[in-house]
Amino acid sequence: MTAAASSSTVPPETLEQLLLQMCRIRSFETRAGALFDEGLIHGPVHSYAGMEAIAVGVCSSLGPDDLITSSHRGHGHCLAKGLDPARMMAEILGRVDGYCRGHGGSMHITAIDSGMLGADAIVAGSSAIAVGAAHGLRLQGRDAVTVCFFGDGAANQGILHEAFNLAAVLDAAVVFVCENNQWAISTPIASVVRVDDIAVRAAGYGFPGVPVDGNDVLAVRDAAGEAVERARSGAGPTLIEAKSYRIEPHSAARKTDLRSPAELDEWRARDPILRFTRYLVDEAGLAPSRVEELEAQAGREIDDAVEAALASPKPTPGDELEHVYAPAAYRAILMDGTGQVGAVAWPWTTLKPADFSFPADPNAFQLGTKTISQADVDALALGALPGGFQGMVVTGPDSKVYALALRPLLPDETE
Ligand SMILES: Cc1ncc(C[n+]2csc(CCOP(=O)(O)OP(=O)(O)O)c2C)c(N)n1
Ligand SMILES: [Mg+2]
Repeated sequence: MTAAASSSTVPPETLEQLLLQMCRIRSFETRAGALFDEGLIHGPVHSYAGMEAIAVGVCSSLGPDDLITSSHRGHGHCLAKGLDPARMMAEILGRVDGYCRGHGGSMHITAIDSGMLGADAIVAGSSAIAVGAAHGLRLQGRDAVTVCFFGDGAANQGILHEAFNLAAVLDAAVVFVCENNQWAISTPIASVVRVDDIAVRAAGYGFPGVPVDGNDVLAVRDAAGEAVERARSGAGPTLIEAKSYRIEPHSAARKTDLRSPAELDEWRARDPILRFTRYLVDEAGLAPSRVEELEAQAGREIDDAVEAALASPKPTPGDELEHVYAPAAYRAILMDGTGQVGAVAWPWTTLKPADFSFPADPNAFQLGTKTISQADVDALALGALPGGFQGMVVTGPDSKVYALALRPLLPDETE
């Protein structure tokens, strides 16, 4: 198949940018694989090589305020969204200049300022996050769109179906992008799905499902453009199923590959970068020398990124508890409807009903700067207390029902 017919409307600078972006991803993945083989990367690396047209086609339809969520195979999504390859590589190498100070690694690259809500090692895990983000944006009166990238294996996860349904009933501004690369580690998709197109599943939730050639960057861009427009206008989600292939093994650590050499050859011949360069030269009038220049530019940029990342220091031992969300200890606060409360330190595991003495202390009603009211206690019982608190309903040693809130210890509190 050649590139999408509507490409004649894409300006030449944009065509060049699409190629450059795909080449950056390919170079990045090649270098990341080599660094892994050299033993310099201690976490996993899942190559996006062969699937570049999906991330690039989709993200070229997004604006800077739009958001994405990603999967374990997320480098391509990050680069296509405009993240800095040097900071990404530093993160993967576990260096302090990485997006998460080297604490997260490849599967946890997060760059909120760039609209990248996070890669996610939990297959399908980011689908619910994407719907929540989209709904949050709507509540804030913003018209930004959230794109959720996930794999064909993720398409059979329960949470994805809950996310689909919730997105549908909320008319959430989400574009679900199923990257069907035909395999989930060693499971061929045809052995676990009884429909030809995963896209048809969207009909069961009441929104459009669009299968697209995921190795054709312009076809992906067209499909994404429509879906993003639909989401932005308030008409709700779309599922795009981009059919593609990973041309590398599942991960850098797992060199065994059950796929047949014939199948690999067939897909290598459909390599999205190869096809697009052919299209650019044969049909869009780009000089072959310009294609070479762009490929070389991408390679140089990634070489520079790797050099900068390798020059970044490793975190100091002891830093591992800095900048993490979960604190080492909590303050547990117990409330009942009449305003009695107990408050104790809770170093995670040791909370027992006997720890509470139920003092009638009015100050104990302060959670940080917030005064707790009966309405909050009621809300807490529903698990809905705002402001980073976690809550649950517990039964006290006196057999009465209490609301229990947990919050991180404040800096001036001792355990
Ligand atoms: C909930 C969950 N189950 C299992 C795994 C282990 N696992 C990691 S990647 C993967 C395959 C995912 O396949 P797919 O969604 O098709 O993505 P691909 O690797 O092909 O890009 C599995 C099963 C996991 N990380 N999370
Ligand atoms: Mg897959």
